Amino acid sequence: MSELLRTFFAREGGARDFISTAAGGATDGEVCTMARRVASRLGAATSPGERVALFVSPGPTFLAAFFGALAAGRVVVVLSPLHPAPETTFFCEDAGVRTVLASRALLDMTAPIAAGREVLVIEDVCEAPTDEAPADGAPAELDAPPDTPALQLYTSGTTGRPKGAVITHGNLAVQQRLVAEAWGFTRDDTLLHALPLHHMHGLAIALLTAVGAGARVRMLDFTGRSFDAARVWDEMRDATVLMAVPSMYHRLFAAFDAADSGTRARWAAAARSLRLATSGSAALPVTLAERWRELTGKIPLERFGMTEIGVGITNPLDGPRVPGHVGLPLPTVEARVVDDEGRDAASGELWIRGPSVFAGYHARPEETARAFAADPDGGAPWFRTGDTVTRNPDAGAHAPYRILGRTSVDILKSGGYKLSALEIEEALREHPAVGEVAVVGVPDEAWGDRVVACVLTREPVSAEALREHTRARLAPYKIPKDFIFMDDLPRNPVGKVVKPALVAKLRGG
Ligand code: MCA
Ligand code: AMP
Repeated sequence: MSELLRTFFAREGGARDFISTAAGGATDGEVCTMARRVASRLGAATSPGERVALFVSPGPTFLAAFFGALAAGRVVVVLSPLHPAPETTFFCEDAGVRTVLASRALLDMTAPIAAGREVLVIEDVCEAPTDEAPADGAPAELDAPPDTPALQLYTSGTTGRPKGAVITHGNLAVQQRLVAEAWGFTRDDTLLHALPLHHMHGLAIALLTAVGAGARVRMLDFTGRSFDAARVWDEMRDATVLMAVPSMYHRLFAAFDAADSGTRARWAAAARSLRLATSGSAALPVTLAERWRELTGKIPLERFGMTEIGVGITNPLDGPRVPGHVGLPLPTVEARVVDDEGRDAASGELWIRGPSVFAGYHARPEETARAFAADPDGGAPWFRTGDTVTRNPDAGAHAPYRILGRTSVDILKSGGYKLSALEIEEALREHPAVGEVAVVGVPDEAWGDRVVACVLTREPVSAEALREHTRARLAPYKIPKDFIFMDDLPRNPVGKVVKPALVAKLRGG
């Protein structure tokens, strides 16, 4: 059995609460039994290595679908109801998905991908008897070497369409172990989980870390509705760990400031009772970090991660946490900071290697090759993160890393989601009234990057029409917040748009 599956099935037979949601919960034993039923059903319906899509709401059936698919030797592709039909269809086609596990409540949304695919209702699968499992109750293909693909997560890059990052059993297991050790996770923890599950942060860094440590998970599902900050404050009571993106801390403080003094006192006490609050996926503004310190005595534990590597660098659980810095690499994670020529430098691009680095992008050998750099000493290749970082050269090996931003102006981070300006531009260019368009991120405390589309039109068109056009093609979080109509864009002598100059112009008003 792979380490990842072993840590999950170690909970088999247990009667303790594992996961709870507003709609109900399940014990360790119940989740494992459901996972075996999923494995058994998929074992019969699909073949090893096949990509199986999960269109499953957060909760016990999500865990059952995820681990059941892995136990059957299948590779999970997580879909989200946030994506419109063209995106969901693209993910399924790109991954070659033939089978979809869907929550009954989301069945309507599977219509665009149902043609030519089998859609299994997860609630039905979880209730069916496990008659195809071998006599010892173990699904036939639990044995998965570490390099077996487990998960294919779609992530935006410097090319127009998102790429499927292939993440292995070994990648997830090592992450689960290292993050749990670094952050002191035990089975006595209760993770307050409010993150989306179609990305690495919510799925692996939060959920799988808790699963591996034998901890409990209290899951809040805000998919399709706004993040309910008051609810999160309320649910901190008797939870021990909160993991969030900076925009969530922003929302938490907006709700806090609007609350009456009694509520504020209750919420402050709940925050203080957490043993750990983490922040990641984007830079945590120092103002928000300091507000959390005023309330709890400590700034959130900020760490750096990526879909392709999980958590790479983290501040310490107990040692000093430096605002604006992300700490040091986890054990087994090797990091280098390099200049444009690939030479070691105090500031430059961050390169990472180690057992948590993903296997490559699905069916994209050239992009995979571009993502890695050869090692000058003939060692294992390095993953180029595309992030610019710096360290104090006088502070020695213990100098914490500081993330300065992306090396590409076309990669944006809004509310913790990584967005490709090129993908948004491509979608906008499909509108007949759009002549030229440049999508940029304008720094913003609430979102990180506020996505702005600067448009040169061929014919009159309203911002609302362009918003609706984009909404039909892309997830709501990719839709530009502002559409600005311009006569021209700042260009260099050969006519190429200079996006930093455009951002400067927008910031200037
Ligand atoms: C929602 N909207 C957004 C975003 N989220 N717009 C830009 N950026 C966003 N992130 C849109 C909504 O569709 C809506 O548009 C309008 O903004 C207002 O939405 P609202 O209801 O206020 O937002 P929300 O639904 O409450 O969401 C805010 C959120 C959410 C909770 C911060 O964005 C979120 O869950 N972010 C987490 C992303 C994440 O997990 N990233 C991890 C990537 P309209 O009104 O037009 O419909 S993994 C990663 O980065 C690595 C591994 C790492 O290090 O962790
Ligand atoms: P994703 O592809 O969605 O996994 O996003 C990964 C990217 O999020 C990284 O390459 C960084 O640009 C950004 N990121 C993650 N954590 C942090 C952090 N603590 N500070 C700044 N940026 C971060």
